[in-house]
Amino acid sequence: MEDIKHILEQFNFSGELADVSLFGSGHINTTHIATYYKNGSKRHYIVQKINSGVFKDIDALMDNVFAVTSFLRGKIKENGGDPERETLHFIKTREGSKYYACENGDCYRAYKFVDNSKSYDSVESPELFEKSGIAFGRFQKYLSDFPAVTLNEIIPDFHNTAARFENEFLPAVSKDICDRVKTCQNEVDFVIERKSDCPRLVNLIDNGSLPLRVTHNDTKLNNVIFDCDTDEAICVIDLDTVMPGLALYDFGDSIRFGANTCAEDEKDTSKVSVDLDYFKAYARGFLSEAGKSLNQCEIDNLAFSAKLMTFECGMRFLTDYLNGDTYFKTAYPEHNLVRAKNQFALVKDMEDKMDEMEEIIKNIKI
Ligand code: ADP
Ligand code: GN1
Ligand code: MG
Repeated sequence: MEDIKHILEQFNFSGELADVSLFGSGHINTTHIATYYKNGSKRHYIVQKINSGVFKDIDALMDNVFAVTSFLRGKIKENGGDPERETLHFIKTREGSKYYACENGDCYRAYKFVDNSKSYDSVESPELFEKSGIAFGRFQKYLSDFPAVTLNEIIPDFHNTAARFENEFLPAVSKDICDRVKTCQNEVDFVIERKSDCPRLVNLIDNGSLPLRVTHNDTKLNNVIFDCDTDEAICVIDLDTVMPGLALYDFGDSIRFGANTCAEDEKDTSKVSVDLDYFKAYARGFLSEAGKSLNQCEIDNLAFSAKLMTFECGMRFLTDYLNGDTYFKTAYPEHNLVRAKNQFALVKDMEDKMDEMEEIIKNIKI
């Protein structure tokens, strides 16, 4: 508590500190919620330690998120929305910086907690999932005329599945620094058998069929917050990976997380499957906002992108397991392996249902 209190003092919050505690279930940053009292009313702020192992250039990252949120505020206003609730509102430090760097190198940033909001780690209905699709589709639509060249590429090749396979997965297998390959040979084989899937989208970028757009790149359900009373999606959060990318990355990653019939770290893989009602609901929501701007090649690859993003994420979990769990937060030693097995079970189910998934997309009127 003392350490975090010292951090909180660096920011321009108003009121008296009443409480601070850990919050949320992200795998990357360490998130706190701080409550302040002012004139008898409560204000909540989110204070995050930014993961400097994952994000190497925090100045570049914070420049991106400030630029994107200020652009979004303009768009939200133009469209009659409430910018205070519908995009993140960062609080600068008392010295006017976008984040606070401690002497030990840790970096913290702060923003307003969106009042009366919550996030979901799993969806409870196709309707709710459809709303998250609308939110991410609209996010992409609003950023369609953001000057992409001004954005820093925060993690190069973030969704380049072929590069992840060649430059991260294969070296992790051959180095095997933790002597873990023997515990996951089936999963290693599963990845290698699907090597030919890896370059499909990047090849379509290279031959000009798929356009780069400004995308979110981490469209997990818990990166949207919902109104506690109405369950409407209010705001897209976790903007660290907003960069030029593919609409397909955003679509596919949402399906990976939200259309799974269980959590991404459920150990019993017999519970894992892709729920086609959820798939359909998300596709309807996403396409209702972003659909008109997509070209035919993007539409034709929506179902495949769900499989590829699930495969890529499983491969990243497996790579991290082989490397000794240095990237994703884990709660127990085999956590990343459990996640990888879960994602691969989902890939398998999507392979079995690919024709139905394609058919669902074809039947949505754009
Ligand atoms: P990570 O990169 O670790 O996933 P996030 O930025 O997604 O970090 O934050 C973690 C969690 O904190 C979110 O899933 C959400 O539940 C909560 N959260 C973050 N920002 C806000 C906010 N402005 N208002 C309400 N809840 C928030
Ligand atoms: C991480 O930060 P969070 O928990 O929303 C990861 C995503 C993965 C996801 C898997 C910057 O997302 O790419 O898909 O975990 N974010 C980063 O759950 O690597
Ligand atoms: Mg998050």
